[in-house]
Amino acid sequence: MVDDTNLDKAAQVIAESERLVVFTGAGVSKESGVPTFRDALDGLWAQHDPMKLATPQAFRNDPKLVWDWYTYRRELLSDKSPNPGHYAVADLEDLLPQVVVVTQNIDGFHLEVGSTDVICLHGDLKRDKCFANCRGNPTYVDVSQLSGWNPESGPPICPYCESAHVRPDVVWFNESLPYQALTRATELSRQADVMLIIGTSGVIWPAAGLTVEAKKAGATLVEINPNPSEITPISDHFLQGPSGEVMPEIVNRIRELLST
Ligand code: BV8
Repeated sequence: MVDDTNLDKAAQVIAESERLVVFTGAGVSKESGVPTFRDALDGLWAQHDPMKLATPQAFRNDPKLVWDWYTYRRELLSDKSPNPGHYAVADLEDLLPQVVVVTQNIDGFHLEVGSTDVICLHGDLKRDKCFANCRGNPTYVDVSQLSGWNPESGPPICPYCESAHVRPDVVWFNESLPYQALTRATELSRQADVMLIIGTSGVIWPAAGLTVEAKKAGATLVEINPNPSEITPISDHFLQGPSGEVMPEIVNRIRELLST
């Protein structure tokens, strides 16, 4: 577990923040049992490379293969729930003047625990849209309303344009991130006085670049991760531990600091 001194220092920095950005990755959902997109490849998916599945080209080449992988991941997610780390992030909103969550995750857990300002950079695994965005970007499709579609047959055809396939509303590799989401996340990272970075390897761009933007603009970076990441070299405070344990500890100390 992280030592008291480091916990106290990090809690002090966060307690004094005026404009906090909480930047999260797959690690914050690890203790919920949600496999990261690299882990979600056991069993019959073991022989696949996620980098080759999570792309528009893969979907064009074999819509059913990619659709079935996401159906499998949705099933994996269906009996999972947020963990104390997610709840602790939501608790920060009651303690601090401004808290915005910027997440790379597609599990929807930050919203589920009541965080009120969440920017989802990579989409939402529970949502679908038309591959052609035939009615504007995005053209959402509720597949539960499609009569006569057999889920075993792979992705349905978009009911609006009746030509493109329906696809998961997630950002694939070599696809742009949602413009508004990335623009607002970048602005907030440049204005932040503290960025709390939880459970990300810092490998995926342009999301990882938000930490550099915050640092360049003078923010103090506090990182929580059981392992060093690509971001650790620029972190001012590195709390080496699982977020489901460390985050509630941090929130308890912030409460104590703010109650004195
Ligand atoms: C784009 C949705 C432009 C899909 C995902 C600059 C430099 C190099 C490469 C690039 C670059 N710019 C763009 C690229 C290419 C590429 C990229 O980043 N490649 C990487 C591999 C180098 N980026 C893109 O393609 C992006 N798009 O740039 O578009 C463009 C536009 C048009 C034409 C051409 C180009 C799109 C990237 C988005 C991809 N989609 N997700 C899906 O999930 O199926 S990203 C996917 O990977 C996940 O969503 C997740 O966000 C990400 C993995 O990152 P992490 O969240 O950090 O998770 P990871 O498993 O890596 O790490 C987990 C961490 O948790 C670890 O550090 C671990 O120690 C820690 N941990 C473990 N347990 C715990 C814990 N932490 C806390 N508590 C614990 N208990």
